[in-house]
Amino acid sequence: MKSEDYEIMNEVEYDIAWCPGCGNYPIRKVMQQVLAELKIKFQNVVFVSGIGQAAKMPHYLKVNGFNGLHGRALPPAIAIKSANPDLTVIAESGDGCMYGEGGNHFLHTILRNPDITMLVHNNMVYGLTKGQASPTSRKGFVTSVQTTGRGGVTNQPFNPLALAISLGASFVARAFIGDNEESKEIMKQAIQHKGFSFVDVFQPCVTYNHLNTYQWYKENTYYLPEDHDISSQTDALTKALEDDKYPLGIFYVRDNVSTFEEDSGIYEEDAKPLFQREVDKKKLKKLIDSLADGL
Ligand SMILES: Cc1ncc(C[n+]2csc(CCOP(=O)(O)OP(=O)(O)O)c2C)c(N)n1
Ligand code: SF4
Ligand SMILES: [Mg+2]
Repeated sequence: MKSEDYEIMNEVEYDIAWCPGCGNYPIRKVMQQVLAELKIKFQNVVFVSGIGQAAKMPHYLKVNGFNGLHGRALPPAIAIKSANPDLTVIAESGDGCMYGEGGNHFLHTILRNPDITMLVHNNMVYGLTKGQASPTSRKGFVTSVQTTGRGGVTNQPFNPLALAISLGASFVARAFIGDNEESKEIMKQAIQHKGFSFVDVFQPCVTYNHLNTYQWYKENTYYLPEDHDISSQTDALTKALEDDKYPLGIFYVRDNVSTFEEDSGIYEEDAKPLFQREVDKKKLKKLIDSLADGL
C-alpha cells in the first residue's frame, strides 16, 4: 500500500474537537505514518480507548475502534486480540484513564503479556474535565482543585515506566511527540514487538497545563545513550527513576516471553480465530455446570 492510501484514514465523520496546538494532533499524524510504513492495512487495526481527549482517537481515525468506559481500555483490547489474533490492537488513552482509573488493569495486563500495544498520551493533566491533576502531574502543579493556597499537587507523581519495568513488562518506552521522527521509530518498534508493548508519550496540553509545555519537555528530556542495555532490567529501572531530566527511547525489552493468547491455550489445538469458531453448546454447558459446582 502506498502512503497516500492512508489518507483515507482521515475520512472521518466527526469534526476534530481538540484545541489548536494540542499534542494529540501530532500523535494522530505519527500513528498514521507508523501504520503506513509498517504496511499494516488500516482495516486490520483496532484502536481501543477509554474516556478523555486522547481517548477520542478511535473517532478521529478511520480505523476499527472501541470506545469504552473511563479506565477500561485494556480489558476489551485483550479480548479483541484473543478473539482475533490477526488484528493489530492498540489501546490508546490518556494518563488519567490508563494510570488513574485504569491503573489496576495496567498492572495486571503487564503480568499477562497480551500481544497488544498500549499508548498513553501523557499530558500530566485531566484535559477533558478541564484541568484537574492526574496521577502524573508534577508536585506543585496548581489547578482549580489543587489550588495555590494548598500548595498545588502535594504528592509525588506516579512513575509508570518504573512500575512497568519492575513488573517485567516485555517492552517499555517513552517518547516526546515534539520529536515526530523518533516517536515514530519508537511506536513502530512497539507495534512490531511480540507481547505487551507500553509507550508513554509526553504530550503537551496547551490549554490546561502551562507548566509542562513543548519548551519544558524539550528542556527536561534527553535520549538514552546508544550503549543503553535494553535487556538489563536494573539499568532500565535506574534510568526510569531519573527525574532531574527524563530519558526518552526504548528502556527495556524482553523477547521470547509467551503471550496471554499462547498461555490461555486457545490456539493450542485449533488455529482458527475464536470469533470464527462454532460455539460448542454442549461444551459450554459442561463448563458452566462445572463452575456452578465449584460455588
Ligand atoms: C469512572 C469515571 N470517573 C471519572 C470520569 C470523568 N472523566 C472523564 S475524562 C476524565 C479525565 C481524562 O484525563 P486523561 O485520561 O488524562 O485524558 P486527557 O483528557 O487528558 O487526554 C475524567 C476524570 C468518568 N468519565 N468516569
Ligand atoms: S484541553 Fe488539552 S488535551 Fe484537551 S484538546 Fe485541549 S490542549 Fe488537547
Ligand atoms: Mg491527560
